[in-house]
Amino acid sequence: MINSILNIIPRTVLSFLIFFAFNLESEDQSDADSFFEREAPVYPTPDNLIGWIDSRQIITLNGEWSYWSYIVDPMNNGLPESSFFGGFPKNKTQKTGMELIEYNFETAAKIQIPGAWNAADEKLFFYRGPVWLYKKFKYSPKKESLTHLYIEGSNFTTRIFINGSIVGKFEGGYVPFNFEISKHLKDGENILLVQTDNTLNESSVPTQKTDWWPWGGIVGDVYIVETPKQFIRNAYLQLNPENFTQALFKLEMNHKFAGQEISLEIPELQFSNKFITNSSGAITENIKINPQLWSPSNPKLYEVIISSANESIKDEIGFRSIKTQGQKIYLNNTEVRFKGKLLLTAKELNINFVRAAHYPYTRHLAKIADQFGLMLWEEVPVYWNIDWDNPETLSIAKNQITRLVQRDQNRASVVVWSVANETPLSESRMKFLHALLSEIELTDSSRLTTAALLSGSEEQFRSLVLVLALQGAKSKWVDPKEKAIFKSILDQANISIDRELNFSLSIADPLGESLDLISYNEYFGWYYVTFFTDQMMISEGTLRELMFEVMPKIKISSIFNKPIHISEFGAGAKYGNHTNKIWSEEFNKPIHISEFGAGAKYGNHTNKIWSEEYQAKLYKHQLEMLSNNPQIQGISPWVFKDFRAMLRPLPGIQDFYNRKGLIDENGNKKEAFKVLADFYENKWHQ
Ligand code: GCB
Repeated sequence: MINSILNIIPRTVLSFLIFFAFNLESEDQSDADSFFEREAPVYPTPDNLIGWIDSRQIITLNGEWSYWSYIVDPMNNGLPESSFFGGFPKNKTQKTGMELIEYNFETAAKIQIPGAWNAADEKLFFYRGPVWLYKKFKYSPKKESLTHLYIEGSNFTTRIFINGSIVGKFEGGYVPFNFEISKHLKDGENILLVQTDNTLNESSVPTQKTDWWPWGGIVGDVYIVETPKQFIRNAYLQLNPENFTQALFKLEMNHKFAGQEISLEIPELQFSNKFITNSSGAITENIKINPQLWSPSNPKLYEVIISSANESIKDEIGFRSIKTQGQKIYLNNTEVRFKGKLLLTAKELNINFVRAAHYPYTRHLAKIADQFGLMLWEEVPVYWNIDWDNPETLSIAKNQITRLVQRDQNRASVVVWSVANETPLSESRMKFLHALLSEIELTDSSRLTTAALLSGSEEQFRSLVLVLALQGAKSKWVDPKEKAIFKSILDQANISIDRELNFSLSIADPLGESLDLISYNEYFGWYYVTFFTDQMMISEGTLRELMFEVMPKIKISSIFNKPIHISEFGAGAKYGNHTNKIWSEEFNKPIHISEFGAGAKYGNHTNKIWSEEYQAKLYKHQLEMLSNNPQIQGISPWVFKDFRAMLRPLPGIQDFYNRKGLIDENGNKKEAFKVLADFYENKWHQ
């Protein structure tokens, strides 16, 4: 009854009636709430990931400036649940000049996709909030196919609407997702509207605070993908690390389509075989092949073709094994060290390895690394302090790691999956990270797992203070006042000045038990002294100089009998900033000429921080220290290139860039570049 009355009342009148009714009862707060905030509709979650995307039937919706437009919506007013008038997805347009519509995507500013909007529009540089992206495209749905929307990365919460109806929502940036959209499409012009919101909160992954720019928008390819109704969702083909004439082949249909005949071919290896899907619509088989192995010196790839009765997908796959044994890493059973950094210019560094931190990059990176012969570490943004106890946070992170693994599972270049970076110890963190490791195990157990750990107890760092004090008390150039302080620190600790004391750090994070590679970020020579200067009442300059002196003897080991990878070390330097000036003058302190005349050394050999020289010096000392530690089998200095970071405001030096790059944002090489390149070529040449 009510329904039929509603049907005959025109909508505008109805709204008016509701509005009127609201006014009559406006003292009732709950009515007021429901008036301003509608219940959010249900947003479906994405389907399982479609793999082998580059060989699918795709129509790209990537677009130049003329194709996509955007509207910034800082108050989040365009969502159907927050608007009086149905929100932006209605995409109302002016017809007679009398319609009240307060947005217009056709005349809105244009944007290139993929592309972060904070990079495209200066006004949005620091913006964190919702932005709507609009794309009109022509399409003719095909009865015999399914149509999917595939987005390779969108930060961080994405809601999708097609022709005014809700397609779904995906939370967590950087990784690919797809929705089947057949039922939303019509013949002719279609409208895709994507709301991207790069707001982060304490329960998101990453959390609010990151040392990288929280770029918002669609940051990966956007494709319309057509598949048969019964299609191969994804397939896995990886060499057996224990037997190089065997590979594991796994395949998954989009549904439990049993009895499907699937053929697998590797023409160059004269391999061709047929398999039948089981009752879950899947295949798991070991196949016999005898490939040339992929390695940085021979990045050999083979064309692999998988066909069913109604489709064929293909990819270029390299076959190699990666494993650890004791404290060593083996690629194809040959001992290898990870010499890390970033592609082209980075190849000039004589690298063989890249840590793609701290979040998944585009799939094109791994494809290029496959061809170039570079090993890759891929990572999810479980960074610093995550909301470990929150099941929704865990589900975002699981989704990220699973989708990353499913996307790049056939890339020979990917040898390491990393589940976290610098996460403080706690029981709930252990549970969370174990859940992510299990998630990897479900899909791929052929690669190394790791996490960049935090370690070093307070007690260990107290012993670093003693090592520095001892060095300070012995060093001739140290000013007598500071020397007296060092001596009193040693007295208190009952340490005589002629003792030999070296600092040793043992990585004992219990997560190490479950990882293949013990990764560790350390900042000797950069951050650490800053922690001690107030506490010791010693100037930072003196402590930095002493740190350089003790650094080569620092011991880094782990209680786990596994290889260590130093996943970060580094120092900030502004390209072109050369400071050979007398450091003590800069600090407005008289140069102290000690009895041995070592004051000259004190002045001349110390370079100010942020200079290229300081960074280069730090690299020299670090590399000496690291190569003195036999358990260390890999390094990836932080970082290849200066990058945008909101945490780095220092004017004239940082200007919102993290300056630890070996090259600046324009590709200029700093002095430390050569130091690392020489080290890789001459000291770590194997
Ligand atoms: C770290 C973080 C990295 C930062 C780096 C730095 O430990 O893992 O994200 O950018 O230090 O520059 O401080």
